[in-house]
Amino acid sequence: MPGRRVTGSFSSLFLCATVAGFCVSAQTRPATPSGIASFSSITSASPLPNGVELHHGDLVMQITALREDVLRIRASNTGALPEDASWAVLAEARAASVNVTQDSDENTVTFHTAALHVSINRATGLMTLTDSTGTVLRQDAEPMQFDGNGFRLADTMPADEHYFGLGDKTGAFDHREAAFRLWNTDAYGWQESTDPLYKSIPFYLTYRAGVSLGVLIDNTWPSSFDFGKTVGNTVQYRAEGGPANIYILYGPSAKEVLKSYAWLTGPTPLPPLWTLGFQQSRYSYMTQDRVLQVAEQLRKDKIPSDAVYLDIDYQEKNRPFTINKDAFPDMAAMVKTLHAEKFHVVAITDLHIPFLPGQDYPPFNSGVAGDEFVKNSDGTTFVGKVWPGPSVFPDFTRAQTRAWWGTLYKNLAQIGIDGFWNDMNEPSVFNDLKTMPCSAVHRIDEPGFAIRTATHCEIHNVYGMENSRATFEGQLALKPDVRPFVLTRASYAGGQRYAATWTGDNSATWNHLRLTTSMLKNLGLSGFALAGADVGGYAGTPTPELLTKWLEIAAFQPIDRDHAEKGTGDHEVWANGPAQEDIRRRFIETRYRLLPYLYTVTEEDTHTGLPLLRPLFLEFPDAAADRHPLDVDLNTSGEFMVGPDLLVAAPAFEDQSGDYEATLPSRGWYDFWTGRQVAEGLEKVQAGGLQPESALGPVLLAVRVHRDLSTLPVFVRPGTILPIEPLVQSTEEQPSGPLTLRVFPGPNCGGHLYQDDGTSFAYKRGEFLQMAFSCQTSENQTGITIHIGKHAGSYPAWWNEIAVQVNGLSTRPSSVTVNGKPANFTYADTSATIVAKDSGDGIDVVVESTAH
Ligand code: MIG
Repeated sequence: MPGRRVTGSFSSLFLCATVAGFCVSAQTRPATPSGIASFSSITSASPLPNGVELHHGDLVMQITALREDVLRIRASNTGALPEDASWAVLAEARAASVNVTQDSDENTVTFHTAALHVSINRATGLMTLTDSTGTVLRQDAEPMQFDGNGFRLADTMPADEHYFGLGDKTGAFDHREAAFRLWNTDAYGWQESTDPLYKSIPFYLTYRAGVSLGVLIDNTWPSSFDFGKTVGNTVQYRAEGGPANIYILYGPSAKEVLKSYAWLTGPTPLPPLWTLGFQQSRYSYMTQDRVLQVAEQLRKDKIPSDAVYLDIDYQEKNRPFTINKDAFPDMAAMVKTLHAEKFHVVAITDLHIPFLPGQDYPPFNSGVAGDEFVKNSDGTTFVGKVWPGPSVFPDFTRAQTRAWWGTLYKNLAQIGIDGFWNDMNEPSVFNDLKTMPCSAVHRIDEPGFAIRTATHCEIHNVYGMENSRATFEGQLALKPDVRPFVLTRASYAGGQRYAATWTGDNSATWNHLRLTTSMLKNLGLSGFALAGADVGGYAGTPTPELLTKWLEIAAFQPIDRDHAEKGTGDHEVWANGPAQEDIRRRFIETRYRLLPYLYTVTEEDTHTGLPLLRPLFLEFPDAAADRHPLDVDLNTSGEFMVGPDLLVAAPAFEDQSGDYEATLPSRGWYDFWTGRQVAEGLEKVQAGGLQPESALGPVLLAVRVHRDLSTLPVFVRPGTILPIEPLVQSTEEQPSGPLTLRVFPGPNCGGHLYQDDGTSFAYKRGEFLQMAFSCQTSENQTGITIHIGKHAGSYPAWWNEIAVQVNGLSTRPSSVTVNGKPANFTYADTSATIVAKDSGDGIDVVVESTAH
């Protein structure tokens, strides 16, 4: 299709020099005016049905409304708008449009939607975004500026605004006063100040006094965000090339922003249930026998677990898609045994393909035959050294190459490997740059894009995402009715559509355990709900106490995978002896009992974009009197929400000793472990500008927690109905016994349950089971009515009975009825339990107490 081909004109002519590992493109693009030009004034403006078009000399900008609450800004210095194509933003979202009302006058170009007002000062070019009541949401500090191929933005920073997101960035949870680069990097042994890391997610969420905006700058080039670090009170963004393509998502709540972000970039697909189980990994279990031994030990020691991982040493000379027959003489038999033991197997498949011309290595030969590899600017194939030695790199920006990559999984999929791990896909290369040079040439051949070549500089940050996409889509092609599981290290905005992720090569230190919480919060606010950190720390050997505490906390995090570097001491749950193991087991068992809840929240995320692991401010934006996000307070920084109802109150510093104060966002919380309501005597209103106890509205509570290696404070929001299942050793095991609903009375009391077969797409054909629960406390506080909804969907329940456990009853109930008939119950320690048959038609349980 010669008409569509623009090879050799735009990006392919960029030359890239590298400064300190960062790719800098030299200006060689004739169509681009060199030098600096900014929208320092608006020379002409025209209304569009859905927005406005602005000009300043050769500069053009369109601001359009995709929805009442979502704006898009596209601009360029070439006189024409950039190509309307994206790796991140769904075509349907980009095509969305609503009509706006024009309000321009001689001083401003202005329009509004139902939710947003956009106004650009004609004399200065500065844009102001306000809500429908006139509250300023975002304001240019300087107009958009083009400098050669790149562009920059500068926004004002209100003093009380906070900044989250940007993927796997480390450091403080709030990005205020920090600066970051986006350049996917294999950052082995990264530390608190290391930047950039593995992923580039150019999306941030602002939060200020209860109001959030989301900003996605859909630009794949090397770029940087500076939240007031260099220039006070200014958010600066700079991209070294590529299009200015910006999306602004208005909340006002942070939850609404996340929902819109999922609308824009696609939600996380429903993962297989087993990926929420405990996963055991190491670099590497060197032999088939060792893998089986580890699995056997997990079962023998009754550590509930669902997956074992094969790291690179299962391969012949680190060659992807091979098996070392000496170490793994019968992989198929091994997988069969593991499946029989109710394990799933995840195998690593790095993207580098060893350069092995003339040998019987199909991935190389078929790749050459299909011309699948990234090239040098002179047309030869780029070769770089990685684990297998000199290697070539699939050009994942071509649909054809992705489809070819998917076929490489045929044998591994056939022998039953259940999930795949895409590592090294920044891409990591063992050279001075740690990656490909920018002079490497990719070919974009992709529905929605013009066919063209692109430098590595442009593609680098999306390369890993497209690798994980090829793997994901490859699994779908091989097994169309099995939900794929892919774990990727590098990614870009929208990468949640294809893969779960982890935080790379962390370290076995207390500080890394601490950093995990804010990194997973920020990943969740960047679309990556399915994220974890190597439990125990990758580099180094954890002390027994560190490994224990890490396993405790990770039991409440989305991906719970124990992993360790080669040469480190044992990290498995049994390392350090039975006393530690008993503690660790208890927490993993808790995770398994909570699976109905964890899975339900994970399923909700596929509709809402709300991650399983959440910052407190997402659920309780108004908890502080000044409405600042609670999570930025030092003494709250170790806490996180698991879904809407559970709060894990880890301290900021787990390695300190002595009691500490945990913060609860309101009154009436329950201790998850005992079911008891947090005793008023232990509570005190937190000092320091917070509302006094008597005031209306929310009150923060500080709870004194006794620090102990064997315990982790977890609290339940008043008003929760938490579904719990009997303990299983694997998600493949059918639970036996009743479903338990733990009722924690309080305002807006309710809960949900979502179940399905856990592995297939049958749920899309109606084979799911959904239930809603609610509870009401009578006005005189003596009765509680619990309503258990009907079964919706055709997936059968594994239970016949439901055990309703009502917590917070200070006295023994005087009577209990189930569907109007008197029923038996047990009572102990402020909770009553009623077991009721569940026919699927709904159950009403009424608990009466003379006083409670
Ligand atoms: O250069 O496959 O982050 O999880 O165990 C090391 C071996 C390559 C880095 C990954 C790590 C994995 C390791 N890999």
